[in-house]
Amino acid sequence: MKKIKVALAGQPNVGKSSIINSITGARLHVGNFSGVTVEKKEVFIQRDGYEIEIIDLPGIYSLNAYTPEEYVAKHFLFEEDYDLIVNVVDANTLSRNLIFTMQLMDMQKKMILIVNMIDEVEKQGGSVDKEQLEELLGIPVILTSAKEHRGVDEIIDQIIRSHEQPKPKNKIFYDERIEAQIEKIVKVLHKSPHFKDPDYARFIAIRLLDRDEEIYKVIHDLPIFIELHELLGKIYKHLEREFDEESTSDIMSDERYALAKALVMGALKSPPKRISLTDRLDKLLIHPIFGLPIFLFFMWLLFQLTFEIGSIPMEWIDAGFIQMSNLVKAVLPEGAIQSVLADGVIPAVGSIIMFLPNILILFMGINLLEQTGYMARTAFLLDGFMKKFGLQGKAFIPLVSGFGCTVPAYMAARTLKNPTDRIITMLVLGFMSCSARLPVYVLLIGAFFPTSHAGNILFIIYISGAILGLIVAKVLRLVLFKGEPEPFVMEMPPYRFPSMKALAMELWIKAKLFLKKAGTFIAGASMIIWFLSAYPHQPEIEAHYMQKIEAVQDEATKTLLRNEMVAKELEASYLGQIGKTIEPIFEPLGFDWRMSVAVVAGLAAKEVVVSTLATLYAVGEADEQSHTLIQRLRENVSFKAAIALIVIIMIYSPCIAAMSTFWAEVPQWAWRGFYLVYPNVLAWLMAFGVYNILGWMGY
Ligand SMILES: Nc1nc2c(ncn2[C@@H]2O[C@H](COP(=O)(O)OP(=O)(O)OP(=O)(O)O)[C@@H](O)[C@H]2O)c(=O)[nH]1
Ligand SMILES: [Mg+2]
Repeated sequence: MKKIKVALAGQPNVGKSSIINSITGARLHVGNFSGVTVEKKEVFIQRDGYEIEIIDLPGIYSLNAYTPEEYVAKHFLFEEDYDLIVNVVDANTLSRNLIFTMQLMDMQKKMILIVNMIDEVEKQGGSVDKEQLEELLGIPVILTSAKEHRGVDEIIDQIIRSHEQPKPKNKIFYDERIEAQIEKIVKVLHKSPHFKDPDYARFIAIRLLDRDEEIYKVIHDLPIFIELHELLGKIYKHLEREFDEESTSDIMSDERYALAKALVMGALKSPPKRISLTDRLDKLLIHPIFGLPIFLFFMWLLFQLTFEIGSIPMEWIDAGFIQMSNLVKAVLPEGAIQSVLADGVIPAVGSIIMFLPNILILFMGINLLEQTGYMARTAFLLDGFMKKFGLQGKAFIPLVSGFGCTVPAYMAARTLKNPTDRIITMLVLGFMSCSARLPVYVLLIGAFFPTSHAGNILFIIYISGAILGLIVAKVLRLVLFKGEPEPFVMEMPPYRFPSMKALAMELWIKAKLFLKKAGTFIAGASMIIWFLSAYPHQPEIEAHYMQKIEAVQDEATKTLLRNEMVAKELEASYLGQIGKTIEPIFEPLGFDWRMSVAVVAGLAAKEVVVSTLATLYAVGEADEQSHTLIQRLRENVSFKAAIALIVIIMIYSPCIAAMSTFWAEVPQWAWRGFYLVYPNVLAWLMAFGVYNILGWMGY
């Protein structure tokens, strides 16, 4: 099949990912703030004998890229092989977007312009003249609304048409004084075999006038460099004097700005100016005094809902799994297979799936924050506060993503331009409790606090994690990194009504992932835990107790003895031996060996803490199904140890997946090493402190 490779480029938050979703039914992550996509993603579509590959690139304001995620886009556009560029612009901010369009057109590739969000402009009474834009730019233009699925189907047809036709003539020319200099540079470039292609040479010449350092590095190693260097020096001086500007890059920006303005004059019928809904909402939501309390209220509400609504289906799910376990016991013959299913996998997986509703509510909150545009506002609101702790407001976005899952949150930190800001943010990101830790919290809160306070306690746990993160950031800033965080630069997108379809899709994806994880990873882990807890067999212990049990008449004593036997057997198992070995580390925190094992197993994934506790405390008793895990925890774990466990879970290393993401994102060995050690030491110390303070208080 013939192939067409398309680079989808544009400024942030213009709807690039939405357009791909709309054309192909893909499920790329979208959100109403800049920097949602931080990695390039490929989507394939087949049409008319072509296989079309569309690459969704991170949004980028200009080709002078700064942040790591912008660099991904720039690198792709400059270095990779592709057939054409599809440039998406936002009709609401057309003139600013067109400046980047012109930079892209300098590349002299085949290009299509998509003017998206046309629905919003039209709703306000404006319009865009497609023919006029096509005429002025000399490239095909399509007006679209990804939200209303308008115009998007035309994109693929146009891609094929453009691919089959020759590239139209370039229509973007600068001031003739600049063009004269471009010509001179091109002449020298032509002397090198690398720049024989006139289009490519023109592009390089323009980038050199833009003072693109990476292009400069490329020509630095070529034989023509000396001649070129001398010429460029002259040209820079000449143009700067001629235009009375500091740098030729400013001259080029001014030129593009003027061109964009002219284009917009010709092609955009602006909507009449009115006070928009966004302005009205912002009066309240980013109010200097009320802004923050309103935000905190929303967060509080979210955790109340997480607990209240989440606990409704919990009992049904729990009961369902107990039924399933009993059924397995009734159907399968007694033995290892029956036991691994009924005592190991089913209760463990059930103990996790129970929390699916809570997790979905939490993700709903994060998704609404992303979709409405409130996220960028809260980043702005918190900027001043976060600055005091050595973090910048923009770091709020990865931190909030961290409440969902730490893995994409580490990636989202790519949007931070300053490497120091980025590493500090990443080092404290783990303290934002991810959704996988939610089951542990909900379980322990359910066991040790009255239901009426549950939502508040959950809120306090999350807030404490965030505050701890801020304090650690401050310490890191003081001890290891000097200097100030970057000033806050972030676009405030207009508020947008959340799409229920997008929300449903997101929750569906999250639910599927969660169930898949429970069915594979958690089930596998619980099988290992079960095996380690059931072997080796202990014939002596069994024989010893059986004798005793037979000797007594009274049923209660028999049960007591039976429980004691199972507990003894468990302690002698492989897992018991491992637990006993690591128990001394956790003893000062009041943990028994079972909790110790659960904490260590939680390094694989936080859900495993719950499933391990479920398995271990269930095997510890002979009359299995009569007690819920919550009851067993109450019987076996002290209040202060439970709080210490919450503290550990909140602070210590995240799961393996998150750790390997950090590893991939941070190349410095010193930071990698530090990252592996310090959260665990800090977690232990904090838990130790909390445990003892509670002890003194009489708990
Ligand atoms: N009204 C309206 N909203 C849209 C349209 N297209 C996208 N949006 C919304 O605009 C926001 C940004 O969409 P994304 O697809 O994430 O934008 P992006 O260009 O991929 O952004 P980055 O990945 O950050 O570069 C989301 O809230 C979308 O729901 C449209 O045609 N009309
Ligand atoms: Mg995107």
